[in-house]
Amino acid sequence: MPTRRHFLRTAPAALAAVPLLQACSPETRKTAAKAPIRPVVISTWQHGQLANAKAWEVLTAGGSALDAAEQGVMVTEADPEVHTVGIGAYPDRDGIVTLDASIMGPDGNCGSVAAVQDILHPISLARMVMERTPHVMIVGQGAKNFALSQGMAETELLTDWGRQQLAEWKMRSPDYRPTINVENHDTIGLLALDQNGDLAGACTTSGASFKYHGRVGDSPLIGVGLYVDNEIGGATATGWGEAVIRACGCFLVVEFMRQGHSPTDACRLAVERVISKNPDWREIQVGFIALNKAGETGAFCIQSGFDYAVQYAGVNNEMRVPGCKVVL
Ligand code: SD4
Repeated sequence: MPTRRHFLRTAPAALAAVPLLQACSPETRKTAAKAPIRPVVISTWQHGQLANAKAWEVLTAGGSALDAAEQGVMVTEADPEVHTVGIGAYPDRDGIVTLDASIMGPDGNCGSVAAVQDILHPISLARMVMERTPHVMIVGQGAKNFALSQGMAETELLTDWGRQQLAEWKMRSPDYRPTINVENHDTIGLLALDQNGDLAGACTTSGASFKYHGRVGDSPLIGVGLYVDNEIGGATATGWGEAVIRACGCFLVVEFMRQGHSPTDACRLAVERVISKNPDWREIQVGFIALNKAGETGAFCIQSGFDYAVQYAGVNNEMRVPGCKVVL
């Protein structure tokens, strides 16, 4: 017969187990016993396919998730046809391209840069902050100075296309208003799981087009635009950064996975939190993608129109459309 002392010793553990089991989605419980899927790469938007291809090359050659994440998004940063990341991106309202980026590895270390100018690969700069300084985040002129001190070259990021866009924007919309789902804010966020079962993530963007000079979005904020916990999973965000910041988005997604939710359910719950914290949610887009330790992927967004690219054995870099709250 259990004594009162025995009950007190065992009850907290038993009670703690109940919400965890209840929180597990059928999807998670079904797959929990399956062999993990590895390697895996998942990234945001159509341009994610080219980033995934590079990351996949790194992963299948036995490279680390961290290298795969960095090298994958470098493809997008260097592509002048992607107007929301790196060179050729939309400028801010003062005609300056400023970039935000963050990276996080399996050891829990992370680095980021924000509002950095004239640097082609802010993701590599973020990695240098992580690996070569005692800091996590360096911004603005300081970030540029650090880049130059590390041997990075100065690069003109504003193209004729960007100049033209600014001129047109000034004519048509003197009031700053974000718009949903248009290509003016399509960050690349990429999550990778390597052959050793380690997770890493990277996120890089020019932020919101025609933003106020010096504006920083969610993407370089660890826990907001990107978060990785190597015991659980990772998440990254895209869309209207201010809304993601208010909900501390990606940390929340990972915490929902920690509670036993599948990546899809975790993203959906985080979107619901974003909605609850942003009364203007019908006017904006926010999307999350997630990857857990078992190699399962998922995503969710506020409005339809968001898609993401996934690659693992048997799934060849396919585009997927997540569930959403509002079908436009
Ligand atoms: C930002 N979240 O700076 C970024 C932009 C973005 O898809 O994700 N676009 O607000």
